Amino acid sequence: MAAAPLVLVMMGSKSDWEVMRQAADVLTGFGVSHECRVLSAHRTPKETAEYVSGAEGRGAEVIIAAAGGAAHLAGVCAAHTVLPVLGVPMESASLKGLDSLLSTVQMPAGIPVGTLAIGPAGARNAALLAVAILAGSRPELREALRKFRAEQSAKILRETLS
Ligand code: RP5
Repeated sequence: MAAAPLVLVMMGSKSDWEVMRQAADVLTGFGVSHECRVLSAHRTPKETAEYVSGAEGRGAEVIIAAAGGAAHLAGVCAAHTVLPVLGVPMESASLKGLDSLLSTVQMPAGIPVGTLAIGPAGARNAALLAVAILAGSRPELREALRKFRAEQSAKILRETLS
């Protein structure tokens, strides 16, 4: 397989893409190379395991995994790699994502998943956290994160209420 981008953005279904494209947009904004793929822990188990097992060898450094319902994708990914795995619980129709949150966050000790918020906030924050992880050895990314925070603060402080 070809060399991988730094961040792999995985999701259990194409129906997750509307939310997860926000993670991709954040990574694009920081100039971080990434690859987005639909792979499911239960619908494509073999391909999921193969993709994640090969990620480190291809040069990837962080995996973001989003899923809804019985959302075991992030945990399954984490079982197949020592790369940091960030889990994003998708909002679900029946339980509003509480099922996804618990399925992603409640990992038994030994195989960690860094779990973010349900839905769009989680998608964006997963990307920001991935940038922060990469920034540990990339001063230019750390500087870009500082600039992002400063701009975010300035935008809030400019707001007026009418
Ligand atoms: C999960 O099931 C996916 O991550 C998605 O959030 C949820 C529903 O998938 P679809 O039935 O919309 O394909 O595997």
